[in-house]
Amino acid sequence: MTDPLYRIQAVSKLTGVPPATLRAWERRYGFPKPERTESAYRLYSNKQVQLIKQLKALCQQGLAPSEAVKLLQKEQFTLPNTAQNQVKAIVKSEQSPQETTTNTQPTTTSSPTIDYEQFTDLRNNLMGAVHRFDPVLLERYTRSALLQGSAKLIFDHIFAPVLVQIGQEWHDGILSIAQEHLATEVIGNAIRDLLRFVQPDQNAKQILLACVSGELHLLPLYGSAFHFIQWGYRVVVLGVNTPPEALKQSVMRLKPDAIGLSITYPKSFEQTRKELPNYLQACQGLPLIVGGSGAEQVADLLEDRDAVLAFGSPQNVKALFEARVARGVVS
Ligand code: B12
Repeated sequence: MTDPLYRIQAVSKLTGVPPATLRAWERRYGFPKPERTESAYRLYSNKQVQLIKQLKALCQQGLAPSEAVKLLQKEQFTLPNTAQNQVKAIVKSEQSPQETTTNTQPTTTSSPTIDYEQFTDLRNNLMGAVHRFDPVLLERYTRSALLQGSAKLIFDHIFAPVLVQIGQEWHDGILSIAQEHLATEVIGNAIRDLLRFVQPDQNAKQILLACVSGELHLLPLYGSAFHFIQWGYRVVVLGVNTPPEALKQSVMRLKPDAIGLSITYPKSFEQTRKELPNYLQACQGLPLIVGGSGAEQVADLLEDRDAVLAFGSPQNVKALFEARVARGVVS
C-alpha cells in the first residue's frame, strides 16, 4: 500500500461513512484493509479513501455491501505493461516544463497538485466496466471522470489512455467488437462534450480537422483537437474517413483559417499518397497541417507544398504551424 495518510475519523469525515461501518466492512469483508500504526491505529491510503467512496455510492444505489465489495475487488486489476507505459509517457509529457509553456489557455492548464493515483483508480474502474460490458457503470465512471480537472488533463490522463488500452485489448483479441464499440461511444460522447465546453469563442481562428480516406483512428484526431484549442483555435471536427471532395466542400462552406489532416493507419497508404494532391487542392491555398503516427508515409509529398508536417515536440509543431498561418492563403 502507498502513502497511508488518514486515521479512521478523518476517513469518516472525508467519505461520510461512520467509523463503526468502516470497522464492520473490514471485519466482515476485509475491505479495505488499512495499515496500522505501532499503537494499532488504522491508517488509510488515498486509494482506500476513494474505494470507500465508491463502496458507499454502490451501496446507495442498492447493492448489498458484499456484492459491492466483490465488484470493486474485481476492478482492481492492473494495466498491462504496454498501456501502463503509455500512461506513464503521457503523464510525463504533461508534466514536462516544455509542454506547459505551450499552454495558452487557463482552462486547459494542468495543476501540479493533481492526484494521479486517483486517475489510476478511475482508469481501472472504466476498464472494469468495459470488461463487464456494463453500460450503466461505464456511463457513471465516465461522468465522474468529467469532474476530475481540465479538459486536456481528463483527455490525456483518463480517456485517451483508457481508449488506447481498449484498442490494444481489441487488437489482442481480449475485448470483443461490441465492448470496443460501447466504450468508444460512451467515452467518445464525453470527449465531444469536453471539446465543445473548451472551444474559444466565434472570433477565434478556426481549423477544420479530418482523417484521410480509409482512416478509422479517430482518437488521434481528437488528441490533436485539444492541442489546437490550447493554441487558441476553434476546431471543427469532420471525423474519420473524409475524402478530398468532402473536405473541399467543407472548406468552401466554412471558410476555415487552416486545415488539419490526421493519418495513423488508413486502409491503404497507397491510396492516401494518390489522394494527397487532391487534399492539397481541396485546401485552396489555405494552411494545411498533416499529423498522426502515419503522417511520415506522405512526408515526401508535402515537401515544397507549403504544408506543415506535424513532427517533433508540440512547441516545434506550434511554431511551424503559426509561421505557416501567418503567411495566409498562398496560390
Ligand atoms: C485505438 C486503436 C484502434 C481503435 C480506433 C478507435 C478510434 N475510434 O480511434 C480500433 C480498435 C477501432 C482500431 C482499429 C484498427 N487498427 Co488500431 N490501434 C489503436 C491503438 C491501440 C491506439 C491508437 C491511438 O488512438 N492512440 C492515441 C492517440 C492520442 O495517439 P497519437 O497518434 O499519439 O495522436 C497524437 C499525435 O499523433 C498527433 N496527431 C494525430 N493526428 C494529428 C493531426 C494533426 C493535424 C496534428 C497536428 C497532430 C496529430 O496529436 C495526437 C495527440 O497528441 C494503436 C496501437 C497503439 N498502442 O498506439 C493501434 C494501431 C494504430 N492500429 C493498427 C491497426 C493495424 C488497426 C486496424 C487496421 C486493424 C485491423 N486489422 O482491422 C484497424 C482499422 C483502422 C483503420 N482502417 O483505420 C496498428 C497500425 C499499424 C502500423 N503499422 O502503424 C496499430 C499501431 C496497432 C498495432 N500495433 O498493430 N485501432
